[in-house]
Amino acid sequence: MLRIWFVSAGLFLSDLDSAVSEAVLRSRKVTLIVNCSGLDHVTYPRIPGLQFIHVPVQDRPHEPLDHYFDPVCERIQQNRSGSTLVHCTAGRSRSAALVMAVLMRSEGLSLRQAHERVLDQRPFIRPNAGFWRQLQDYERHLFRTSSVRMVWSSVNTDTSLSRTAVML
Ligand SMILES: *[C@@H]1O[C@H](CO)[C@@H](O)[C@H](O)[C@H]1NC(C)=O
Ligand SMILES: CC(=O)N[C@H]1CO[C@H](CO)[C@@H](O)[C@@H]1O
Repeated sequence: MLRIWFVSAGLFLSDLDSAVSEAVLRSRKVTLIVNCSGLDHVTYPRIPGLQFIHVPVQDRPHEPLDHYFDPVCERIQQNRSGSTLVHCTAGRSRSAALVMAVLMRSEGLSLRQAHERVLDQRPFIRPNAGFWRQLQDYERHLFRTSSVRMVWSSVNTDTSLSRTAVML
């Protein structure tokens, strides 16, 4: 089964395995890869003309994914002649949050609509609590309004205190 999900015309989301598969990239005519893997030593197929945007963030709440919202949106808009693939490792948190930001800015969707759009194709997305907060701030910055209300809860695990976010 291919783990690559259609988000909107020319925009796909995937995990790492699909992002390094030449067959997957060629079948979707990917010309631009947004690399949020956070992993060194990822080897991509050599496809002529394939370009990359590097988003060096880990899947942790305080990582500055939002620094990349605008540059990534702008670059994707310049690449209308091919498709863009946004990938992280599991295709659940970083890449999902980033494509929601793109849908808000490039297609004018609210955060709620962007979330529904992605969820429709990929039911297992789960941006971390910090990325949710960054997306809410981005929505307010773009539209001066907020379409979602979040409930934040703290979960005590053996080793750390992690926060989770649930959208209402
Ligand atoms: C992809 O991201 C990793 C980790 O941030 C980085 O080490 C690597 O150089 C990047 N590769 C490309 C082609 O952007
Ligand atoms: C395939 C494609 O459209 N590539 C373009 C992506 O954006 C860069 C920077 O604007 C262009 O140089 C490429 O031609």
